[in-house]
Amino acid sequence: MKKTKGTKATRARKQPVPPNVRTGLVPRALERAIMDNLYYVQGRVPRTATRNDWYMAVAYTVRDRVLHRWMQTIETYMGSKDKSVSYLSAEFLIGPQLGSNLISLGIYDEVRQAVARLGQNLDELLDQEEEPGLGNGGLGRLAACFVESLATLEILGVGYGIRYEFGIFDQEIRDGWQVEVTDKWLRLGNPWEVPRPEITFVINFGGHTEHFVDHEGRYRVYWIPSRSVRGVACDIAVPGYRVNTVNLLRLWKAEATESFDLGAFNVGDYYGAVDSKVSSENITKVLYPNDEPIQGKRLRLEQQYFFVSCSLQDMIRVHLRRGHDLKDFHEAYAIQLNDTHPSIAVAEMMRLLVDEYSMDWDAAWDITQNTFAYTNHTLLPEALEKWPLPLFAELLPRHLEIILEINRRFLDEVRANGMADDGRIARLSLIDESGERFVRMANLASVGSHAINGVAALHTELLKQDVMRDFYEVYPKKFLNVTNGVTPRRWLVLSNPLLAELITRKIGDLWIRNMERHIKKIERYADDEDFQNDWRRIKHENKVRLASVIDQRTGVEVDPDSLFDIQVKRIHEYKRQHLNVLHVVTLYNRIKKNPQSHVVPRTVIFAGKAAPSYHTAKLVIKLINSVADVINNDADVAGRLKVVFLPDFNVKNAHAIYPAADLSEQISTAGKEASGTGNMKFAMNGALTIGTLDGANIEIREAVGEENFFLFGLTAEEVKRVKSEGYYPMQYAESNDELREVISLLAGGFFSRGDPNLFKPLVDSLLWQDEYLLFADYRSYIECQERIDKAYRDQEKWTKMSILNVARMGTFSSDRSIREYAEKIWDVKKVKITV
Ligand code: F58
Repeated sequence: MKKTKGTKATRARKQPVPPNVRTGLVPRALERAIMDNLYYVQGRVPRTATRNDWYMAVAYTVRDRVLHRWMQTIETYMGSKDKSVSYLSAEFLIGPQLGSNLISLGIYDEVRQAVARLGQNLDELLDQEEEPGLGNGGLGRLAACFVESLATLEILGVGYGIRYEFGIFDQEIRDGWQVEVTDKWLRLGNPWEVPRPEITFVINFGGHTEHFVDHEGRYRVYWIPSRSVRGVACDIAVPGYRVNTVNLLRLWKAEATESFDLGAFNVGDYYGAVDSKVSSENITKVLYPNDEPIQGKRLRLEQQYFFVSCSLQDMIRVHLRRGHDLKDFHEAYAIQLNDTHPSIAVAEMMRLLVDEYSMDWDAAWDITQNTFAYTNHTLLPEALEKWPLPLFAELLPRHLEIILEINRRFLDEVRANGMADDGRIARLSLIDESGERFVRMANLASVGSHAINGVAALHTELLKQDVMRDFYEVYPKKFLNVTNGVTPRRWLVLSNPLLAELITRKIGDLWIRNMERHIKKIERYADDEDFQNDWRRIKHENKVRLASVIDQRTGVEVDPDSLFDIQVKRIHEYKRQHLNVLHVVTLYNRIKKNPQSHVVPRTVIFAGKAAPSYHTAKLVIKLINSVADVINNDADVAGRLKVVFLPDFNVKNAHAIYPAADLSEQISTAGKEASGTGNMKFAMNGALTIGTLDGANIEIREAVGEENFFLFGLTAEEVKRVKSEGYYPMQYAESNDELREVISLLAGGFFSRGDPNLFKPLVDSLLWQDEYLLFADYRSYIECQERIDKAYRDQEKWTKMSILNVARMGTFSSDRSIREYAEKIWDVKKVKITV
């Protein structure tokens, strides 16, 4: 017999090891994996593959690598006693996933190479991704930054939310007006979600309760619901930056329960069964596109209870599976309530512990209070969520009983502590009885939590002084501040790669994982000529990139050499986009009157969605577009002033916007914006801010230095005083020639083809009420814009200010926010995951 060379083992060793198709990170392995997924998942060969097929193949390839780490995270967690965080939020505005996952895994260049070898372009594939618009604005985006930061800090956590089939509407602009188009983000499939049909809970609604004494003599309550739906988990993995921790976004989808379907089917009511299936699924059909709560919408309350109950049942399931006792629940979980939308969780936790697991009320209440913490995001009293009592009673009869019991005990305690006067009791009560009766969700969240936080220093102070004063007096120790932050991975590394590379070239890349500590090192290059030149060149390139987006989307050509003055956020009167418009028209008038005057050429850019039923906000969009129409077509101001409304502001578009800004408009009426987070994204990308002393602007200004920030306007205190002394906006218009002129153009139909009626509601409301004090701040705003005009002429100085802004923004990384939550509220530590 012929002798074979070597043993089987040595032969295997000598052969090149095939790259692991599921986990390999080198370009060759990635290339093979992409081909594999194209063939076996998409069912395509390169000849027939569409761009979406290639995108999906790449996305699945990346997902495999994330899942590998995820499994290890779950392994470690299940075998440990570590406490984890559950972040409950009705919104997670996560944005496109491919780019951020590539950055977290550290395989951006490798995938680009692999894709190129397959004849594809990574940028085009990134562009192909439809973003999950599962949020309205700042609150939803904050939740997304937080889940990413949790993973990066290696803190175990789950973001619990709702898998809306239709996210925030797409905005189109027709004839200057906003038109809402349904967002069909799931049309081409979502490669990032892992459906978990086996993780499912039944959620009940309606019916009545029965009270009885059980065989052990205990007082018990049965809830006999009239309707139930099933919640099914859909998971999205969220990897931390260059760590093995992968956290989870668990979004719940509503389905009909089998028994319910069959019940109707058995009695021969086929269509009835189908109807009820459809109505069950409606619960997670659509995100409410309002940026203020809409009162009395039954479906919204159903959504809230649905996702909260699924999430709590899931936590209890995992807790028991880990072999823990329910009485230790608060040692295993810290639950953060992102605003009041999930605050029904307080009552649901009590119901689960007391009714389902037969725990004593007092023990259950202890666990509940020790587990929950509540973040408030608003200072507008009208935005505090409340539900009509009859609706509550009908939909959640048992929860209403529990809330009334919590309230009775709470108010007794307040009285016992001698803190009761009748006014205060009425204000503290979980039930608003001043007219039609309502359940006050902020009061429920506050009583049921051990910590209540605002999202910027001023906001927390105003909560204590005004909005939640009575609660502060009863529970001073519960209140604390955690200023918001944003993730530098998405908002700098992914969206501004040129600037990120320049910074890394100078100071290394540690700033990406620890911005607080390291980004300040670029301060020493603030005066360096070469560095300044690079800095300016990059800003210019980013402006060229945005100019091309603007051209594609609006057909307006803008000059990248002009000052890019940008305001992007939801359209709201308190955010004062129309104050910006007053400045634009003032500039226009000045140029028209004095054609020789030297002004720095400006491009004023707006973007943002208005709530579909918020007529004034929609009129502001029309105003911006109408003013843009006149100005952009007037040869007298050509080359000096342009105005753009960029439609459909979302996470993806934002990537191109923040890096291109010279000037960031943060001009809300002082005392109205809880924090703002766009202000942070702009400053992190080297824009200088024009802003009021509102929300986190105050802390940004302190951090970057007052000489590097353009401040204007009344303070929150002055706003209060002006209002209390009697505010007459008309007087301001009468005593300021330029303001008067601007208003008369608007009122006279100059921007509405001679129609004086179009903007009349806006003009009248400014002249007669001006609730947000645009006129009171007008002069100061215009003068501040003049200072900006001057400052921009000195490009060295401007560049230095820009560098210093970025260098000093480290504290506004969401990693810092999460560290504070972890230490001050959650008492959680990092857990190393090894793969
Ligand atoms: C925002 N709120 C605040 N609410 O306005 C902003 O100042 C803050 O920076 C941000 O939260 C994060 O803390 C906000 O975005 C909503 O969109 C809610 C959506 C659901 C209905 C109620 C408002």
